[in-house]
Amino acid sequence: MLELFIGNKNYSSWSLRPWILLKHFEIPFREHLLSVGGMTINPDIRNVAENGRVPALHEGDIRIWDSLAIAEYLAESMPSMWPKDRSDRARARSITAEMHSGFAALRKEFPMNLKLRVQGRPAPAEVQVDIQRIVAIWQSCREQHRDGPYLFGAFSIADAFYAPIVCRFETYNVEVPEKSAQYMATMLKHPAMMQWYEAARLESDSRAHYDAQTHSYGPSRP
Ligand SMILES: N[C@@H](CCC(=O)N[C@@H](CS)C(=O)NCC(=O)O)C(=O)O
Repeated sequence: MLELFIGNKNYSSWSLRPWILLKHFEIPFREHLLSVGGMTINPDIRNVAENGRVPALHEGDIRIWDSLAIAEYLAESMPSMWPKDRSDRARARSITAEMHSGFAALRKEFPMNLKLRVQGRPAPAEVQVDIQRIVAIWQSCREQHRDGPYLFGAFSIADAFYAPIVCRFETYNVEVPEKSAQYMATMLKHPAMMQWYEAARLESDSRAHYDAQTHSYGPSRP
């Protein structure tokens, strides 16, 4: 049995990636929630992940940490987690890696917080740059892959990696063009995503420094 260690569903963007991937592909696993996002790193995480971060996955004696390593480990047994076509697969890997290693301004300014809804003034310029790049990725994927509602048609690791961005755009009320808005709606209606949101809503563990949002971004939607 796979054991997945994750952070609070309201705050842990990295944890959502392997969780939604396992759920979508109906791979059974046991989940263990560790408290994250405090003023200091939770020392208990070291017991399950040597880098002291969640998500982490255990399978027997094998321990994997880091969301991308977990996704690649799972795809070894289930290659359909990546697109079938070689060139699509190369692109899916590229945008997944870009997500994993980039968009620092967006992550800093738009921390994941599913209980929050923010409206108001436009995001700072460096966040706008990240938003524009993400929208360009989504638009081109959705224009090229019409055989299904996800980035490469069928759900793939790329969608799992962009899932937390969908949440952030929803929280911070980021306006996106139609195809991207449809993609966001598809992701927000994914049964696993809805399950994650519901569990986040019921969490009582709160982080004042994330909840007391002083900034507000993006044009308000009617
Ligand atoms: N590169 C890692 C990043 C993981 C990460 O930063 N996790 C945060 C939670 S979202 C964490 O474990 N923080 C420890 C803490 O807040 O105590 C991955 O993709 O898995």
